[in-house]
Amino acid sequence: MSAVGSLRNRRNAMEPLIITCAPVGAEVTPEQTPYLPYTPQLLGETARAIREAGASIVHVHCRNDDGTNTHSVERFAQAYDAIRDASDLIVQFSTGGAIGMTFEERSNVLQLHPEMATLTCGSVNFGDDIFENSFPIMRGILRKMHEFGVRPELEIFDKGHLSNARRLAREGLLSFPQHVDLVLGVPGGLEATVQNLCDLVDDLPEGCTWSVAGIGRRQLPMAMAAIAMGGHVRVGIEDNLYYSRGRLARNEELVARVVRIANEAGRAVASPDRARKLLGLPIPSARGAGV
Ligand code: KMH
Ligand code: ZN
Repeated sequence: MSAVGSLRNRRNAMEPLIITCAPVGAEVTPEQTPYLPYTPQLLGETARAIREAGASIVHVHCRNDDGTNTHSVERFAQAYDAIRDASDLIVQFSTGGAIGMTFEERSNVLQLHPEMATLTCGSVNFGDDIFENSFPIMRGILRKMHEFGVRPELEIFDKGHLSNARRLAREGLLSFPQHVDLVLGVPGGLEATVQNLCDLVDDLPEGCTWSVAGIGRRQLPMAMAAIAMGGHVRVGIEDNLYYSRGRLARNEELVARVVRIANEAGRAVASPDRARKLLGLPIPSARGAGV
């Protein structure tokens, strides 16, 4: 890692910590854990709990009542309302959805004008599956983000995804700096090591803010590294089922643990409005307004 790159991306080391919670995802089932908030009502209750614990962004996937995946606009609208009734969290929709969803399914929810949504910056092996994000898919999602005024968070599962993001910028579909989430430890993607994290951070375009989402038992060490490096943190049941060996996690517990570690490290934790300022998002004037 070059010293210049290291300084460039860590110069705001003591910015307040933005904690994103990804409470549901698309892979964990209600049979695996009783703590999966897979209905709009449960998502609203979880939004309140993770906000109280210290989160400022909630990353949203939706399920049907039987726990199966859906990216229906109606279900996302219900979830969006429930979250905003319960909290002032920044609401970030997934456009990754679940393996096998079409481009239309994944991107139609952008018409609800969430403040943020994810853009995965390339295809990647995902266990035995392939999470497909071809350039036509990425361009299509970005065009809809422009149309509906939605801020992307760039999801980076592998080093080449940063090259893909730079190509999208050269094509004029993206401008830097952006907020980037480094997703490390997906079977098929880049492993969740501190060395890999440093390499990616070193390669970020100037001025980008970044968070790390470590998968499984790598969630905690990656969060600790990001706190020390001046990055931000994503936790939640989407990425990690367990609080500790054999003990299933509640989303708010995962957030609260990161807050305690940040406090010990002398790092303040950002409120949602402070996070909006750090990310350059407008501050909503009327809380609880409909879509
Ligand atoms: N469920 C994964 C296939 C995202 O939300 O943007 C994709 C995913 C990424 O979760
Ligand atoms: Zn997701």
